[in-house]
Amino acid sequence: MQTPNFAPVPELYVSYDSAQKLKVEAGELVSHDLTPRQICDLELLMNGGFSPLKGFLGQADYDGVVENMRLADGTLWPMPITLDVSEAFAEGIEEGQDIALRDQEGVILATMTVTDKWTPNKSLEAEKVFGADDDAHPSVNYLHNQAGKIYLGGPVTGIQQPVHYDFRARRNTPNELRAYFRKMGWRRVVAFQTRNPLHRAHQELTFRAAKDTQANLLIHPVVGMTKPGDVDHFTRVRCYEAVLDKYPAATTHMSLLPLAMRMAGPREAVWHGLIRKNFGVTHFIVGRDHAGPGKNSAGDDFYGPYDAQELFKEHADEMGIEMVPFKHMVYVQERAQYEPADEIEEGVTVLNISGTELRRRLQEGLEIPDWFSFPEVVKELRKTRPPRSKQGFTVFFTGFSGSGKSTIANALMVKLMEMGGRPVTLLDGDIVRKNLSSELGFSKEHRDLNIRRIGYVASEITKNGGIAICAPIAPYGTTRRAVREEIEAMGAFCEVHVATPIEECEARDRKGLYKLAREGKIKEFTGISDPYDEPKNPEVRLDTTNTDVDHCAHQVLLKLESMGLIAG
Ligand code: PPS
Repeated sequence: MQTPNFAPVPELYVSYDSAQKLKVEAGELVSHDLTPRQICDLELLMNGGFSPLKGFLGQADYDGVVENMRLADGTLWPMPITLDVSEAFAEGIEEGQDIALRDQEGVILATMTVTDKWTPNKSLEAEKVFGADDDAHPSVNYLHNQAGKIYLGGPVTGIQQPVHYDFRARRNTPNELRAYFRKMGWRRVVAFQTRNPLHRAHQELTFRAAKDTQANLLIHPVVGMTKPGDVDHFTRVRCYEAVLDKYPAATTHMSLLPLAMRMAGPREAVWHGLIRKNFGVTHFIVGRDHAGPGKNSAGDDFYGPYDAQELFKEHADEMGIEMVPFKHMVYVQERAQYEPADEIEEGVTVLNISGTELRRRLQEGLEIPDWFSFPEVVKELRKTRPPRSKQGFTVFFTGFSGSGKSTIANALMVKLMEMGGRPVTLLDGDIVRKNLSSELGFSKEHRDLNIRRIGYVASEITKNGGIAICAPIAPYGTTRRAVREEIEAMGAFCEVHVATPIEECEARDRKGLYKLAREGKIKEFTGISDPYDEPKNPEVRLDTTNTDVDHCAHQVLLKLESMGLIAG
């Protein structure tokens, strides 16, 4: 049986006075601007959450962790905590050099003495740590497409914690939580890790886990970085606060963990256990498919459903934390209660709502029954995820100059304004170039920048529940795809290809530009002397050659209706 360890874990911070001095000295050092993920890692390095690590991994430790989950001295540690930087930055860094680590506003959080600099074998890291070199895994995708090419390692000296303005009272360092447990006399504490809102099934299983282990319960949700597409942590914390009232008073505590998850399944479960041990916890709940990344590019699961439980069990003694396996809980209608799915006899009515089904019901504003969740939780989720007909969206027109984009976009705007309900903004190519992009020309680089700006503004409008109608040429497929991804994170995206042929556009030549382009007086003119990538799968394709504007705008409206974005 695990016994609580109330002794403090070592932190990497220097004293307040030394920190003030170091901060001034560090101002002279070469500095690295930390990425959001690195800030999460640094916070847990500095406050002892990643103890026994003393800094970002050096090469020998990294090799050991990747190969067999152990640091060079044999200590169990399953996750490479690395400081990735660009080749350009690494070029100027010598081994033995001190560097300053700054947050995204430029505040110096720590210094690091660089002991190691190397080019990692990322494919090997992907295979060993995440189980496959497959970009469908969010952390493999991050490794290959976002992380810098070079790793720097070395001990960290902590100056100050990253600043958080949200839910301050709910954030605790490992030593603060240990002190809290001691003060409360909690000798056995079972922790529940989560990145999702809690519904009745979770409340039931955590309550049972605490009862069965005769322990107090720590709800320990991740608020650093979770899986792309998850419910944002602001909403989740409001949901957790509502659920806290459902536990017997003074048995349960909630604290927020600024961890950047890697979705590494089995290895992640062991990592989570080691972190919780540092936070003074004695028992840890591991469920089916713990920290699962979803499907791989062949459509299969990356890990088996119980791989995480098995790996955890294998190492539990060495970790000094006991695993509490939890079962898949379902609602038995006849008995009006949750029960483990594998303990239910045949013939009873079992009810369950999957995550996908829940999202669908939220999206379409459908009922979410009381047996599934708490009304307070559903209310919070509905606030964040209103039905599609109340969410923001973007209609993105693309096509040649003179194809009819602006005319249809204007007609669409008026029709949407006539319907009312949401603010509508038109970001027409010409208007944007007069305001937002007045200094830009028509080189590939400038066009990309122009479309990125339009995409950014449209994503903000979409996020805030408005309708953005964009009508630039947007000739490059990759840029359009990037804009789509940015906007789809906030709401719906409807691409409209105005496919009027170039001959027709040139024949119309409404602005006289085609003539000038043919004469070589305008360079890099789309369709004449510059490329246009045809959209492969636009939501709508229109040709204005023999069709009037009103009909074209109506086609778009019908599409928006079928996407559930406007009421029929
Ligand atoms: S882009 O490629 O999306 O950034 O272009 P956009 O911002 O939509 O601007 C297109 C309008 O600028 C005029 N114009 C040109 N178009 C294409 N190529 C060149 N070289 C060029 N020079 C000026 C043209 O009138 C476009 O207006 P629209 O509304 O498309 O007719």
